[in-house]
Amino acid sequence: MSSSAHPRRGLLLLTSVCIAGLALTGCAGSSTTPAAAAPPAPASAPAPAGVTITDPWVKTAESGMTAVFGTFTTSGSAPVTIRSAVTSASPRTELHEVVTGADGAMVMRPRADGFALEPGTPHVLAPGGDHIMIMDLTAPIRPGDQVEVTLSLSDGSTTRFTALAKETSGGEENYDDGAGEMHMSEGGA
Ligand SMILES: [Cu+2]
Repeated sequence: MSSSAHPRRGLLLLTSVCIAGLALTGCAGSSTTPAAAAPPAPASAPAPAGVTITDPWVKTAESGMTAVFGTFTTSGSAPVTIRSAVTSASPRTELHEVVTGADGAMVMRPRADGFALEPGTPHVLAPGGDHIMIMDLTAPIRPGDQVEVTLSLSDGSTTRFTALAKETSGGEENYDDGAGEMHMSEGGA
């Protein structure tokens, strides 16, 4: 909340708040607000631009958190922004980006302004980069499982898709190192 002169410190603070939220299943921003899941239905909006999703997948996980990836392209002629996401795997889903901290470590954090999609430019969500973060999994996600994802777009429309669960080889990224820190260790790329 307070503006910090140290960006990295701000990051750490932010992630530790997140972790506390995970542990207690109820941090400041946590969701007992039922309204979030019900996007407004545009009755007579012009044909929604919509978003085309190519090869959507979700990383398998036994518990805790995981993420949805894929290639997202607006099918309209104007830019559109993915504002939020809701999934069938948990009541708590966030849009995350990955940034490099002062110490060179990769840290993920919520992206408040969402994912902006420019016509003709696919926006790739991939391990080590932007992703749709699913927190507080309500059940394990195993290979072949399907997770329903609904995106709320800046034009008021929603786009729904199904992400197929895939296992990825270890070492690509770490969302939770189990020591109270959320940072990512990059294997390659
Ligand atoms: Cu994340």
